[in-house]
Amino acid sequence: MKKVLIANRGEIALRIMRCCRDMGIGTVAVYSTADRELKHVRLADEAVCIGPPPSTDSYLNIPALISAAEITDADGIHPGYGFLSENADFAERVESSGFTFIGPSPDVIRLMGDKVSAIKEMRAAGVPCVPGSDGPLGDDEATNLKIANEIGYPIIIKAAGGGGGRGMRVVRGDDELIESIKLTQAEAGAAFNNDVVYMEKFLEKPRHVEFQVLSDTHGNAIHLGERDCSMQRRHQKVVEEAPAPGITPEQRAAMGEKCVKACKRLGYRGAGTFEFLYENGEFYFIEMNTRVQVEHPVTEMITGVDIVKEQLKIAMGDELTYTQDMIKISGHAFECRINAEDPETFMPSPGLIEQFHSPGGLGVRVDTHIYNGYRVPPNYDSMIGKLIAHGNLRESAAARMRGALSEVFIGGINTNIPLLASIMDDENFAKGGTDIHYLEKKLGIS
Ligand code: MV4
Repeated sequence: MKKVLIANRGEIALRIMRCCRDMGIGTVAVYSTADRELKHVRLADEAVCIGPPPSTDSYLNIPALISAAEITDADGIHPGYGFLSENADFAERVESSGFTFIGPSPDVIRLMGDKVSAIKEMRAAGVPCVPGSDGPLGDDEATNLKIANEIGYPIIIKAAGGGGGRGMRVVRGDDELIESIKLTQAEAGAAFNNDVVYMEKFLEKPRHVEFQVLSDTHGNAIHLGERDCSMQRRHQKVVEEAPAPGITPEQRAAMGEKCVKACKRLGYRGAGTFEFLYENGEFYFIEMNTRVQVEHPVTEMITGVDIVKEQLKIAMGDELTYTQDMIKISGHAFECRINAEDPETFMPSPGLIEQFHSPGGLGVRVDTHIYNGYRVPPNYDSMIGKLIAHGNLRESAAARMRGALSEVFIGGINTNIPLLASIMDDENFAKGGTDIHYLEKKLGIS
């Protein structure tokens, strides 16, 4: 692979561009007319405008992306996260046009994109899942009532086409069940063009713990341990960390090995994440992500593995750089996501960045595309960067993050930096192991 087209924008496009540069691979940036000033567009070897600001006309425009790859004679296409990264049809079009999709095969993306088939695969691979319907719900009401009572209330109804918090409904008794199934089916049909729903036991106070894997085309697969992403608001992660507090090396090795087995069974290719709910010392698989994730840097900081580099190597047909015994967890890392938003209302706050003072120092990493004079466009996600801090211990990593948050200054727009600072100062967060509802409760939402 000599040239890679980066089918994304912002910090992840810059992250991928830097990695290609390190590896001596040429880069093609694609950008919408709102994104002419993006940092990676200036730094890439070539840049192609792919359309007007709305994502549907640019970063989600498959023919425009394929054309850009053709005219620049790119070999590979890296989808980043979001946008088309988990779109099996896009991966298929990339491959049928003769390019290398930097990610899993279209079939595996499709299999994992359907949560019912993903859970079925995981059960077969020996990955522990949430007790549930083990398949789609039919329309026989008596059968559905029976399934719910066997699982035991509360239960949650989820859309097979959903994920990431979309298309779900909690049910606490027989009286609400039938109506809730119908409502979730109707919403799912409208939102995902797929009205298949399934049922799981609803876990009341879990943590979100996810395992990072890498799997090559030679039958090698490894895990890089886990991350805790429980600090979230409305299904948007705010602070992540690795390793997850309280997870023992034995638990890590056992769950990691199960994820590795599942990768081998799937013939998985690339980087991936197994998402679990963790409650009372047990892991329950919920979904698999078939892309590089926003929070991948915390894993890089504690393992030293360049996850994007491994993605590129795997796509080129190389073997993984590492075997499992070479992976050692070293210290602790936090990531804070910086969003251009009102710190009180959480409304987006795009506009001109009049001043940007970056933090730095040993163990501090800043993944951002912003610079003095950059204008944050109103058309895309409000995340404008990530602060990552590493330390030998959880507390020293947290101290470094607090220092980085006190150093960083972004003038001209509003950001969530005050919220991030208050989380890093929170006494319960300091103890480690707060659940997925903690932040919303702290903010007084639920
Ligand atoms: C659950 C759950 C409790 N029990 N499943 C939300 C996002 C999607 N990935 C799955 N989600 C959940 N599934 C069972 N059986 C609670 C959630 C959930 C959640 C999960 C991870 C991170 C944040 C969350 C916030 C609310 C609900």
